Amino acid sequence: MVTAAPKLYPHQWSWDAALISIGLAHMSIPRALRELENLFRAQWSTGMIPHIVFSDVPGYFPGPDVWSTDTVPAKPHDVRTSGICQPPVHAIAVARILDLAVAKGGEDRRLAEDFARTSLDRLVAWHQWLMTVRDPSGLDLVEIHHGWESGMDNSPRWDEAYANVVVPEPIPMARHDIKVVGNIEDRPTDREYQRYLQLMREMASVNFDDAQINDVVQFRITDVFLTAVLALACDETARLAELLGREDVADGQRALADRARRGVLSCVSPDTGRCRDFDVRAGQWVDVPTIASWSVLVSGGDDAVWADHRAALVGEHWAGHPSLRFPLPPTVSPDDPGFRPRTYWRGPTWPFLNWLLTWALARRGDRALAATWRDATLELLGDGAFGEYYDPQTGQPAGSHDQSWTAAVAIDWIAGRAQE
Ligand code: 2M8
Repeated sequence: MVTAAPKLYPHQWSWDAALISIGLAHMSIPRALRELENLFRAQWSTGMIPHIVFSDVPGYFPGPDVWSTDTVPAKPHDVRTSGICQPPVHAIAVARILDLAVAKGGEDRRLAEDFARTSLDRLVAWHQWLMTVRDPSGLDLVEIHHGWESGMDNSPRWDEAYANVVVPEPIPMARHDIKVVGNIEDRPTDREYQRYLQLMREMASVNFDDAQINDVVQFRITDVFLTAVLALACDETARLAELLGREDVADGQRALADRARRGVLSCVSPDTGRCRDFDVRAGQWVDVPTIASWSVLVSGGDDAVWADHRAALVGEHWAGHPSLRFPLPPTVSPDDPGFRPRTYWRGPTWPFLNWLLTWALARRGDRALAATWRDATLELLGDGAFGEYYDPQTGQPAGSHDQSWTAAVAIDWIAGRAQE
């Protein structure tokens, strides 16, 4: 596997791996497929693709022993994984790799088509799990049980829900991240980690059994951005299925995509126009302005709302904010009192996320904005540090360096630009 980052994250992360495989595909289609295969073979029998597939390398906390998933019946017995998921970008990767392989032709094309064929059922099971097991209230929205499932770990979106998580007794911690990342401000606090660990304990207390988790976990909130990504992933799976002559699968995925899109649109606040998340335990909407507020830019589904979200994200409070070094979307607006330019999901701009946004824009035909954000991110990456994220005001890298998905999206963008 390509680890998410050599020092900070010495394992395979689910959504990182998908983007990494796209970068690898430009050098070797078989290598790209092997990367995805390593993740897919860790898929649980429920359909869930776990958020981490562990290597044998020590030096990450919480590692596999802390996760305590070894006896979970749904997990393949020969791999060690975490017990939660991450946003479903995988179909996007399979489709992108297939497109690249078709252009290359020959053996690459044959291998990628075989892989896509065998991946279809996996992707269907994964998307189905998200839209059934993870939508117990029938809201057409995917519910998450841990901020890590969103991939936007300590985003202010989750502050309120985390504030309600009670940690009855201090949980022992041996954090490595703050030793690896020089600047402690870049990472979540110990208090946040205590809650992260508490939720893991709660899920482990029922051996990660989906039927019981809803009753024991203190964090249940729908994730509008993840649902928006799911809409695109279902679209791409439908496209793959058509290419491979599986109309039955294509119809089902189109229907799921429509549901996810409806769900995303139902989150748009009539007052603020922003997408909200719904805190299932508290029974209330959470409308905190973050990059996820503009999720219709990703999902589509309503042209007027899409145009509003696009305008907001390029506007003066976001990517067009005068204090920014480059016109790129920050994760929290610099005008927000909680904006922290170096702190993880509370302000920095993330290259891989910009890739995802440009991919969604290009797919919709908005090539001009896609090219602007691509070129600006590539300029940001010109320092060669391949930062995990960047201070959007100074352009300085923060968090980990040599972050694999940052490098992968740079490769994909450079290759794409060369073909223009
Ligand atoms: C970050 O998350 C991990 C936990 O999953 C961590 O902080 O230890 C997030 O940015 C997540 O989105 C990302 O997939 C992961 C690896 O890059 O790091």
